[in-house]
Amino acid sequence: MAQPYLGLGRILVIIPTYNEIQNVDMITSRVRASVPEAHLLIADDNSPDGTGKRADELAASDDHIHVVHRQGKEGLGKAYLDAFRWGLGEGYDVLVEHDADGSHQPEELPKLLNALVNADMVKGSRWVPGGSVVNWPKSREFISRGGSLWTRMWLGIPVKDPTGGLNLFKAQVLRDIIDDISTYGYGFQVDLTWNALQHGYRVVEVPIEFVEREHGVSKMSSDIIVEAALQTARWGIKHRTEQLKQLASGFGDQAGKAGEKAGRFVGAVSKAASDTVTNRKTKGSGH
Ligand SMILES: Nc1nc2c(ncn2[C@@H]2O[C@H](COP(=O)(O)OP(=O)(O)O)[C@@H](O)[C@H]2O)c(=O)[nH]1
Ligand SMILES: [Mg+2]
Repeated sequence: MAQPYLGLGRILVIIPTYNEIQNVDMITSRVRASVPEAHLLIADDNSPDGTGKRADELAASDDHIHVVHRQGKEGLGKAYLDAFRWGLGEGYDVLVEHDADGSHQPEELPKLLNALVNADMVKGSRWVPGGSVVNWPKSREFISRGGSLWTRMWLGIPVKDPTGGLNLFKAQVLRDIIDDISTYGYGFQVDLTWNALQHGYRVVEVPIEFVEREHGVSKMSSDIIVEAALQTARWGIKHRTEQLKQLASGFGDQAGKAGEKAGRFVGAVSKAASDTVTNRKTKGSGH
């Protein structure tokens, strides 16, 4: 049976890389096998280990593989933004964020793409029922769960895994939000999710199994965590202040409406009373 996602149009799976020479062949072949219709864009930050050169070789032998070479390491957010702009410029209908190291499993892409048929953005989620992490150090799980809690507390969004990096977008969502994205480390994922929700788009979480990388090293750093935490708190303060303002003006409106109602009631009572009085008077005067 044909997969429902085939109706979504042209798909681009974006893979940011920095020193992923041990993973680049593995990830490209798995994506190609699992979603053969999709194109792949490797966004490499001039990796010293030669990942970009290897990506060029892969692209030379497969017309579904493309490469964007960036000047140097600027964080995955900037690499993704360049890749999104490239993909939108080339007219892709669906753009997918996907890590290179095997933590995101390409075999889960058909399920996620099918969920996008009835959504605007789909997030692969570790923290919804059915989602899981494999071989992740407890410290990383603590940071991820803590980050989710922090984000939900500030922004009040119903998303369980806002920092998750396996995200799928209909092109229109990115066209609308791309100029508002201002975070480039891991807060980038929250930034995208928050902006999509703020624009009224339907964001759906789908459970995934997240597997810790076997080769190469993580580029996660304490700077990245701090940037994400502070930026989320800044959005949160703005958001909560606006909520308070609305609440206050709501109270004002409610009070105004209550006052109006009370005024109408008092008016009606006094009219009824004066009618009664008038009637009485009339009646009285009749006697
Ligand atoms: N182009 C580019 N890719 C990056 C950068 N930082 C991380 N990545 C890629 O983003 C993905 C996730 O990064 P990773 O280090 O595995 O983060 P972790 O899974 O949170 O430990 C991998 O494919 C990395 O190669 C960067 O500065 N530039
Ligand atoms: Mg990783």
